[in-house]
Amino acid sequence: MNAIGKRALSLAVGMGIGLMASSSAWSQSTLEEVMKERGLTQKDILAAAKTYTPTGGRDEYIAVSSGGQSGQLIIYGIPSMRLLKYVGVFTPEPWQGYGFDDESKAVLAQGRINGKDITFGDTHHPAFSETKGDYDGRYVFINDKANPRVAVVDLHDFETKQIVVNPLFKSEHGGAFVTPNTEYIMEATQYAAPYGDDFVPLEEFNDKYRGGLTYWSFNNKKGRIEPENSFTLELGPYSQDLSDAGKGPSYGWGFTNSFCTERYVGGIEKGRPPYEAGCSQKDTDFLHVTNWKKAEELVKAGKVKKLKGMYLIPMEQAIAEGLLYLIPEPKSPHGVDVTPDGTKIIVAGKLDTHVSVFSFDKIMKAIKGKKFEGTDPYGVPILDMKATLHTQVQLGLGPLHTQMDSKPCVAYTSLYVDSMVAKWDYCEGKVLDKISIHYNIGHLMTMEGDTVSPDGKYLVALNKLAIDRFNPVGPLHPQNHQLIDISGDKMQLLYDMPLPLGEPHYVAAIKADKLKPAIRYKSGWNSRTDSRHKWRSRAGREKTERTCDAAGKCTVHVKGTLIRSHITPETIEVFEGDTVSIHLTNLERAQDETHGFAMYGQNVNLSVEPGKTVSATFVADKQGVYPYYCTEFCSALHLEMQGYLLVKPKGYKAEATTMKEGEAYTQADYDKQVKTNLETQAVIDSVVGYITSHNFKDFPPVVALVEDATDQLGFAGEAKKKSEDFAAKKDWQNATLWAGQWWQYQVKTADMGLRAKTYLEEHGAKKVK
Ligand code: K7E
Ligand code: CUA
Repeated sequence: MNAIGKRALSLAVGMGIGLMASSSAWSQSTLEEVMKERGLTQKDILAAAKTYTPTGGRDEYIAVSSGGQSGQLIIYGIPSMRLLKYVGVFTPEPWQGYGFDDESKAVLAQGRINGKDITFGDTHHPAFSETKGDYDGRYVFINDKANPRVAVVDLHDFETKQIVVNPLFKSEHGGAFVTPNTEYIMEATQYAAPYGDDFVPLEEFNDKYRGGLTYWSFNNKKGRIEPENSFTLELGPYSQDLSDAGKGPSYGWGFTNSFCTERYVGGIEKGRPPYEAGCSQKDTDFLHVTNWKKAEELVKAGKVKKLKGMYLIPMEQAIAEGLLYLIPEPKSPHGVDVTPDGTKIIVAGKLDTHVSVFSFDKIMKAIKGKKFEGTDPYGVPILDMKATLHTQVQLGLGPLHTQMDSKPCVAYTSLYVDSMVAKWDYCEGKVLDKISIHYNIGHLMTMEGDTVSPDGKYLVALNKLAIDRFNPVGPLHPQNHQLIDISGDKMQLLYDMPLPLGEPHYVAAIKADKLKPAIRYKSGWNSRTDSRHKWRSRAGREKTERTCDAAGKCTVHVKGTLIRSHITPETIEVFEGDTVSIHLTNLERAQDETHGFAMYGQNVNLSVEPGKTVSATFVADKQGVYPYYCTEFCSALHLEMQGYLLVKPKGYKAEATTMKEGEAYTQADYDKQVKTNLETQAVIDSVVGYITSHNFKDFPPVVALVEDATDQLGFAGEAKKKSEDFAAKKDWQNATLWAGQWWQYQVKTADMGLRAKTYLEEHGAKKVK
């Protein structure tokens, strides 16, 4: 057998038949020996057993974490705590081509502020879409605190589809929180500012600066936010902080806390005490209680005016219509969380050792009975705090956020200053357990912990500081997500995971089987608009078109394709000054057969997943030679997946020369290649025999592989015919090269066939007649 034939067979062996496990010193050592050597305790081993996920194993929950200042989302599995993906949201992300292809650039451009590109985000709170108060696995929303924006990520492909900019706010924090059927996404301001874009002196803070709460309207059918149907409630210039939507009995209402209701404006440079002093004087701040259901009715009845394209309900109108109430809450609060049954609202005061549990029922009674202790400076009624409280519980220092257990009345609250998690009972008002974390916990999260039916099981502590937990990597430390087992009476720390991408404020976890992500796109798909791409192409339909307008400005559109292991076209010729638009469709259907596309010197970098079509547009402003290639190691001949953009000087005329190849081939070379091809065909035939003798149609991934393999074999047939035609004309050069291409297609067929065969073997396929 010749060398090429051997390669084909070793490929076959490597992919079809598992290698024998080699024994090593490590695998011979006993558990006791390993424990001794690594200094592990029984407890460590138990924790390891609860998190370790053997090869091929899957996680029970998928966590979607804020990526903090990276402006991205971080996806990981629980309990393994294995990182799965970063999703580019507000920030370009090269691996996914996000912010490099025209389609995703258009999404990022939606997030421009006053015409300026904002290429970072300070992401805080991811929120899953909900149906009847439960996660439905369709979308996730994330806010940007620095630039008041909310993004929509589709969980069908984990891609960002939309970014909306709040036209009235200059910052925000109380988002993203969804109403129980994802009717709205809540977004509240943080730092008060004028709604307009003009300068307003700080001396006019009380009169002209405003907070606010936007209810972004979400179209569940289209999967997009509709700014034109969204509305904002004008709020006083308090620093609105977090929000949560009511559910069950409190459905239709929203809750937003605040700090700095002192309306203090600092100014160290003018000798004024700093914000932190002025913003923490009063014993209480305000919980805002808003009626979005009634506000929606007003909007729909045409009773609300628009400002800068957004329905804005002024405080006066909100007060008159009973849409807005305030309740004093312990000073400088941070979290506000509605219990799963919707009857209670839990608020924690950072500077108070208590958490306050408000009763929705009592709030409604106080509103109906007009039990007001007064109004704020803007006339908003303030409910009597005592009349609305269910209970207050002393938990510890610096309580921040609360999450719920599957057990009734059981909640977990983070204690920032104490560096602990407190488990407590919000019905009875008593502490049940505490555990130390490392260090300075911000948010915490239980499995589906903010739905109507939390799962309990695990809790993740999102710790601000890692200090000594990990190998040091310089002054900037990762954050530490600690996994805690909450299935028993006592909490148990299981695992530390460093998160090296910004400060993730919050994370939410969904049951993995609620997600049904795609493994490929429909052929020729624009993933950002979810429609067929205008510039999609199919095999054999690739073309390059150059058109010039009257002014002599020329545009070159390249409709190309990608399939193992070639890019069509392999040469793109343009003239200096042309605008070049390269549109590439990945023709693969097989799982995980992504191709990349990178080009020298043009900032072109694409990720083209199976079925997807993406575009890169740039001006070829300098004559020269620009190699391009595939950036994903997609096949044995991946390195050969390449081509050239040739930018010719203006007026360049080609001289009549011919391409000179490095090698000249003879009939002997042709015969040798054909012999290899026939041997490879025997391998393919045996694999096809195996697949078709089994119930492969019962396995959709195998069906997709077989479809792709059939395609490749079809291409092999075409190449075979070409090589035979040239051989008949005794053109051994072209005959040999086409025979080589015929073999390339065979190898890809064999590759997919063997993957299909392996899949069938591993998934217990049955023999059929
Ligand atoms: Cu950092 Cu929810 Cu923005 Cu608390 S937030 S920690
Ligand atoms: Cu396609 Cu490498």
